[in-house]
Amino acid sequence: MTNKYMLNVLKKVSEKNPGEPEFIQAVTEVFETIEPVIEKRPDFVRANILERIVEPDRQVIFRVPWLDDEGNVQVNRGFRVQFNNAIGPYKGGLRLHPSVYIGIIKFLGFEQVFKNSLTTLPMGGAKGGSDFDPKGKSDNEIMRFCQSFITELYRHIGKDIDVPAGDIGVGAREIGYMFGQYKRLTGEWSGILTGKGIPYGGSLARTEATGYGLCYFTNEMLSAHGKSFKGATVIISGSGNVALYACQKAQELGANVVAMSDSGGYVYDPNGIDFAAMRELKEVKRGRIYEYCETHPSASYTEGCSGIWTIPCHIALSCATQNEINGESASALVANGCFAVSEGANMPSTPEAIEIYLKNGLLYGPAKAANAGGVAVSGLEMSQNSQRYSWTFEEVDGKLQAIMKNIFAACQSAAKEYGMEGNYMAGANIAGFIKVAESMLAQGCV
Ligand code: NDP
Ligand code: 2IT
Repeated sequence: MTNKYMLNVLKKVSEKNPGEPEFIQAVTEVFETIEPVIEKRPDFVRANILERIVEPDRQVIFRVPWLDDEGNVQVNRGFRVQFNNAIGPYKGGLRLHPSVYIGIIKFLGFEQVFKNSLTTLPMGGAKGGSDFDPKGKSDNEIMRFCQSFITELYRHIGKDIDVPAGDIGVGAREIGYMFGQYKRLTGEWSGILTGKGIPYGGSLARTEATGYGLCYFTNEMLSAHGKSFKGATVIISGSGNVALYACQKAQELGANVVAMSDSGGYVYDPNGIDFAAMRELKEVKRGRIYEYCETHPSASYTEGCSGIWTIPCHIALSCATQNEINGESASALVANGCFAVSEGANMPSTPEAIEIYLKNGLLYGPAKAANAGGVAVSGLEMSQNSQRYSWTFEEVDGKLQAIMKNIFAACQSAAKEYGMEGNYMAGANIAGFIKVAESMLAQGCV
């Protein structure tokens, strides 16, 4: 990057956000790819769009006190970063994980702005969560935490203001408890969260949307290069919401998914992962992934997360967490003949890993585009709630497929227009950015 304006803004970002490497990483990646747009658009520079777009509209940090099952008072820290609402109400997930701090929420909120723009639905970007660790907590402890969390957050959200959803550690159970508490506090049934249960305003296919959408996007990318999932060996990191439904759809598309993981380690099953058993273990029983081997003798378990990337595969779907593929893991993928990496997680590849994909001609499906199916169906859940109506699974899935197809086409044409044909990361960042920047420009200095 040589553009002086951009270098200056990036320097300020580093100075103003010390101790937040993930946020700086996310901003740097976007800046490095949108430089040709900034070069062409002096009006964006005059309006100082970049310095405004890297500063969240507001950041709310709050205490979350709750009683554990022994009657002790526990205290966690809650966050909601409302990043940008130029194109629609703030929208983005809530993450419950001990690693959560403001830098994680800001990187996720920043990414969400561009991802939501790519969906073509009217949604701004936000993210929230807490350093609460759901592992080992009883159902009642989860409920008390969620109630306390929303007792503060409720004053900052609204169906036309900010609509949170799930992310790591937040699924239908947590959304249900939060929704119930919001309703009790306000006396109002309102579509203030997405990912709700089907009987009370949830959308069919939201549970499957991120994983399915990832495969739909990847399929578009593969077929543009004469490849497909059919007969391909696939590895998937994670075994949560995104990973599970990516596994199901990849199998439906003819792939052999041979490995999945959790934060403890990974299982390798050359016969192909038994999706129904894995879903039962992770979604219903909430067990650990090594337990899969107890019922599947063809599978083996290895401790530690990074080893999964050394398993030979054609396609790698990273569906666990940020920076889970480093340079070394990316090199192992290349050495073993992998031809595509597509991201279900947010920012799962380090900058070194991305450089290795691009240098070696791998097809690279960047998170903002590849995992946008989840928030897209969240947007469709908002539409259904507004209409007081619900669509069938097939209707929602059909719209999801069309959206993912569209996102791939947008990435492809933006990359081409700006001289980076085949670089879908550049295409995603450029296409996502231009729409938000144009909207900010039109709305004046706010
Ligand atoms: P879940 O909580 O359902 O699953 C998370 C999975 O990732 C688990 O297998 C978990 O293992 C593993 N994991 C989490 N943190 C780490 C870590 N630090 N190191 C290694 N493994 C880890 O979350 P989701 O499936 O919803 O989210 C997965 C990723 O997808 C995240 O990056 C999220 O931001 C992204 N995403 C999610 C969307 C959604 O709709 N849910 C939409 C778009 C992106 P363990 O159980 O051992 O912790
Ligand atoms: O990262 C993401 O896009 C999500 N966790 C889903 C957000 C949403 O509002 O559905």
